[in-house]
Amino acid sequence: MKTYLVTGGAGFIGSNFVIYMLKRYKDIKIINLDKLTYAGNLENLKEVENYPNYVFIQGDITDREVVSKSFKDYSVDYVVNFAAESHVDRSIREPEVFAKTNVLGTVNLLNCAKEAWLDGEQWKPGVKFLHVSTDEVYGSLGETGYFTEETPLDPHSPYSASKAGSDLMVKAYGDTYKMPINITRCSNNYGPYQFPEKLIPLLINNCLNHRDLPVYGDGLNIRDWLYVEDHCKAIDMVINKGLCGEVYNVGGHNERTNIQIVKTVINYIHENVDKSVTEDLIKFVEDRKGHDRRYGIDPSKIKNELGWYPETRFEAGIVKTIQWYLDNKEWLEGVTSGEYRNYYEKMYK
Ligand code: NAD
Ligand code: TDX
Repeated sequence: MKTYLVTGGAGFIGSNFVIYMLKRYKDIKIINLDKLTYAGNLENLKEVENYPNYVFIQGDITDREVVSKSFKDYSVDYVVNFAAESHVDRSIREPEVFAKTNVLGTVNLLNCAKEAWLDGEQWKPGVKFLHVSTDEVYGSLGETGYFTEETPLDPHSPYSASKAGSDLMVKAYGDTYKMPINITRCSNNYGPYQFPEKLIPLLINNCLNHRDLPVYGDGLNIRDWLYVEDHCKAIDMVINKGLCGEVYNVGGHNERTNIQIVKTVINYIHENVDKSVTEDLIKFVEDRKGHDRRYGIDPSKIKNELGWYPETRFEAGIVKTIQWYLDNKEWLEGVTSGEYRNYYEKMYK
């Protein structure tokens, strides 16, 4: 039985990963360590919370005592590090917490893993530290070309700089101490449980509430969208089959301009939910500072070496996602009360 220490497993991708893994494998144990910031939500984990092979610990990855105790209490084989401050716009307003959680938190995790796993020169057999990163560390593309694993890091926002910093610390533990590590760099995810500060759930929530749909700049920035379950499948494959020390890019060649995304969401809601939701709701607003123009992942390495491929086409994934938010209005109402209102007010007014 392998034991996974999943950090940030109450956030969007982390909770999808915990559910995906517990449903897929009966012979694993998952310890979910999450601080429960505004982005963490135990409601996401309702369907697995009573599983005997699942444990939740509320704790901060920067807290040495908590992390070290988690390694002592459980015989951890794999760390999967999702825990992070993840929203670019927040990082532009408050960069410090991004440096603290994303860089120092990752270093603390690496230290505690090393303490638990390294005996003299010998690493505990079969262990691995998988760090979940992002294509944003590569910077921005022009009209052509893709990010490969060899693309130099060139982050622009405080968020992507902090992710690049954490990636390099993970690489350093691999290079210096020979810690068995992997880094995955994925493109934009969408799907259930995504916090409505991010583009797609923000659009859905605003359509349902007849609120303006804020589009930054000219709306022609491009993102490469991947359904969250396909990202979870990639992480599972990298843990179990990835060569130690390697970086794997994850993406499904699904590039869209932001305005295309906005129109897709409007059209679906107009046709299926509410005829009064139309393109009149679109509102072009001031551009994001340092807004990266285009992201596009070349996923050849993970496809050729590990046999990964995305299963959900965007046309199906976006319908499943919108439908999930329609079926889970209580969840949406829960996360958009309180802190979210203050955030929205400051950000968009
Ligand atoms: P999220 O913001 O939805 O969730 C982050 C989770 O981390 C939350 O549950 C939060 O409570 C927890 N957390 C924050 N600070 C913590 C701390 N100090 N200690 C412990 N837990 C803490 O983020 P997400 O979108 O699920 O992203 C997860 C990871 O995947 C991040 O590392 C992000 O950089 C990476 N990533 C995200 C995307 C995307 O499109 N969302 C794409 C590629 C990579
Ligand atoms: O209100 C908005 N209007 C708008 O035009 C918002 C919230 C976003 N946008 C634009 C900015 C981006 O070009 O939409 C695009 C997507 O924005 P986000 O959802 O904030 O995602 P992005 O900045 O691309 O970063 C995401 O993908 C990579 C995640 O938040 C990161 O955690 C991940 O690493």
